[in-house]
Amino acid sequence: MSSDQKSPCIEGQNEVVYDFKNIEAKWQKYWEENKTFRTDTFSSKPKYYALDMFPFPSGEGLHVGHPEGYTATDIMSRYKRMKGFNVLHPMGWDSFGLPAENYAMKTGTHPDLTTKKNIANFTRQLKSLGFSYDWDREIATSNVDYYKWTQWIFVQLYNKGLAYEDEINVNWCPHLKTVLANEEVIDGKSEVGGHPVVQKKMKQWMLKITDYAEKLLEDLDDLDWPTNIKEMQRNWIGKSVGAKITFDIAAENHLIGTKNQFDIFTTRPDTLFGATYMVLSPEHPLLNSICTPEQKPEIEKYQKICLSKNDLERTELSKEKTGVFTGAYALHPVTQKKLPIWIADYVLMSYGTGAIMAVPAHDERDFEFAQQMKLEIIDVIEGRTDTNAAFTGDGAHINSDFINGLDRDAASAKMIEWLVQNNRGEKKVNYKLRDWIFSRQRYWGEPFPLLKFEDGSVRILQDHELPVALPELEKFEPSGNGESPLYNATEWLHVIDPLTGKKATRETNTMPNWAGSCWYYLRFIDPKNTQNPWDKEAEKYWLPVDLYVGGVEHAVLHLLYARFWHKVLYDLGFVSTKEPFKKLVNQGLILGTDGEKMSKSRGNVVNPDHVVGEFGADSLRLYEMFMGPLEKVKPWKEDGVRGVSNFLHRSYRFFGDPKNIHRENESQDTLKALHKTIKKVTDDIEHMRFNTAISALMIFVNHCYKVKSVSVDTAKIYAQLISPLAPHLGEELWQMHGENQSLAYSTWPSFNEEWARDDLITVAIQVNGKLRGTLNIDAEIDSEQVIQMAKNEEGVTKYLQGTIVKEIYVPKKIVNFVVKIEE
Ligand code: ANZ
Repeated sequence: MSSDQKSPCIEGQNEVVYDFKNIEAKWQKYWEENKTFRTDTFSSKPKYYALDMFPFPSGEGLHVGHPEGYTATDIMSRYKRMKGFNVLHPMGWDSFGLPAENYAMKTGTHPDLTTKKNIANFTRQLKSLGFSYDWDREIATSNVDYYKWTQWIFVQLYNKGLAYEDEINVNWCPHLKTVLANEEVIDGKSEVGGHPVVQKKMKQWMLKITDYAEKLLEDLDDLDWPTNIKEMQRNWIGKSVGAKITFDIAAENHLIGTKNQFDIFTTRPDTLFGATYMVLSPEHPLLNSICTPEQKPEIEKYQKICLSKNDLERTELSKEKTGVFTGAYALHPVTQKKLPIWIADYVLMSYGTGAIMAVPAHDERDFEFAQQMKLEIIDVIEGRTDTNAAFTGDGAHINSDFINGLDRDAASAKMIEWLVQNNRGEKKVNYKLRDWIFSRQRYWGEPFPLLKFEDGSVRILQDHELPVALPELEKFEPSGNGESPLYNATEWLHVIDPLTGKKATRETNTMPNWAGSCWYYLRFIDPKNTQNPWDKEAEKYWLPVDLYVGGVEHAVLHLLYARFWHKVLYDLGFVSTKEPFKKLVNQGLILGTDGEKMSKSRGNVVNPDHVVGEFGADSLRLYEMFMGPLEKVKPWKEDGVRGVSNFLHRSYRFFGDPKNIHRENESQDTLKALHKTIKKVTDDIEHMRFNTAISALMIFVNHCYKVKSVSVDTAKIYAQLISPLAPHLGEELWQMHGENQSLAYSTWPSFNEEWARDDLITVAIQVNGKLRGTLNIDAEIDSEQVIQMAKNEEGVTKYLQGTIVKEIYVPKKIVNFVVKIEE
């Protein structure tokens, strides 16, 4: 492991120049040749698993947003190695799916070729940034050795009854020529590319994620994740507690041979006495039988219009309410009063039972509808003062027979009791989460591991029959009529089932790109295993992922899907933890210099290659961490890169110049500054506050210039402290001061609490010339903070009533306020 390469530091007469280009190339070569970051799958050391959301290898290459999160995990990985952890820090490619395929179509090249080319470019770029990945564990979801196991997991899902085919209304994107999952449709447009999405009935493979709704919700509580992401998942799962209530259809609308009743779902069973009409979704199966002949034409016309609208457009609160009367009536379960049955698009077939009881006095949408259609409004809760709006608050119930006087909770409980006793309904929990639409009419994805027979039956393949390799196709463009391109792979498509001898065809749809990313963190722990998707013992050691960093856009897509698969694997005994990702951090978006989101059309995209070329990888890394807190959105500033680059040059000029390094014991002054810095940097890295860790290092370098020389030990500790952030510089300084092995596994410096303690000073606080208090503070605190602390000081605040016309801090001595007292 020893390096005999000479340091490329250029020493002129008395000038030391930081030749970052050579230094960075030298260490990248060293790490690669020595496999410095190869991780042992098993170790007696404690483990730390730091994971990046792996990129899809686009044609554009990395943008500066990628290295932001990647630098953060790299800092943590490098730091944890030095703290004695066995660190797993892998990288791979999310290379199947729409983005890769769209790019291939745009360039007219086969996705297999473009994917390989793009991966090569991404690899070059990532390596140029000095990330400490174990490249021996690289994976790509479009490699057959990988997707064999994606197919294997599908087999497990199928055998557990969690995969089924269904003819349903799906989100069809005419532009992308494929079906999309609900999670992939944002405001009626495709998540990829923003193309319009329409509803279409198609036979699709579905995954029963709804079976896991409760577990997915419950286990969120224990995760160290940003609260907004947890909230987004909670809302997406959308648990509602209420009741199912059965309504009979009035005798005159009875049809022989049908069940003359229907169920509704409500979160407000307490308002049952306020129900004045019923609404069925326009797609409700009962409609055909109950709708009167006179109303039929109107109903059919309305149903057609609804088909063109998506759920979001239909349920928008502000939209004008529309609907049609069916001519039929239902009976109120308690009073037996006749309630007209309407259809309206604001009731969705996909939620609850596709039918509601309308309570216009206490529900906004019902209120608007009732006003529009001139339907009866009955108040059942005291408190509606505005006659032009629904009252949605709580209060004493009125006009409600046996629940009069009760509040919402008590009234609901009593009503549910009545419903159960009278066989009219029961308590019911509902989820907004829908099953996951899992087929895509596209070429570039995992084929399904199954055979379909002429009689419509399906045989899921056995382990030894995997993988089902994606056939090579010259023409891979989707047809646009809903048929997948694999339909053209005739030889591949038609087979004789070796097990039954029957004629069979393969499934022509492929899996969505989320399939591969659902479990890649598991493959990284054992990527070359040919017998199993991963080794069980290795899984026990490495899981869960300790730190996962990535973008917020995955909140209800990848992060929900991966949790779902993980939970299934847990229930089947294939993994040992209930959750895959213990801690999640979302890096904030990096905006262009104009403060806008970076985009090619705006021309404000910063290319990391250029930054590395001009300032070096360490400068790019350091700058991205210095821009502000990791989670915050922040604009790119050219000056900022120059600023941190100057700091690295300054560091090198000091610690790289033998004139500044002595061999004696370190001075008390420097020891104090050094230990304070170790303490601050350690604490900041532990809490991922990288920007303030960098500030602390800057302060320390200023100190060094002030005292003119430091000991070798101090220089080496500085090399270690900066190494997670600027690893090339760290290694270089470490080597210059006599070490012949990488510092990657050296012991992280510890600090002496006594020396690291802040020196406190006492500052006087005066208001209008009178002493009103004192502050005991750290001498280094900046003036703004001191003034704020002075303002908050007990005993001072009361003298500051009025307008503060002047506030001055004379450093380390006094804070002066001049206050104008108002008459
Ligand atoms: C009567 C009622 C009275 C309601 C009241 C609300 C307030 P969440 O919280 O979203 O679960 N609803 C039920 N099924 C529906 C469907 N398929 N399409 C559209 N709306 C539907 O909301 C549940 C409430 O949304 C239910 O409770 C029902 O209206 C409506 F003062 O029933 B409620």
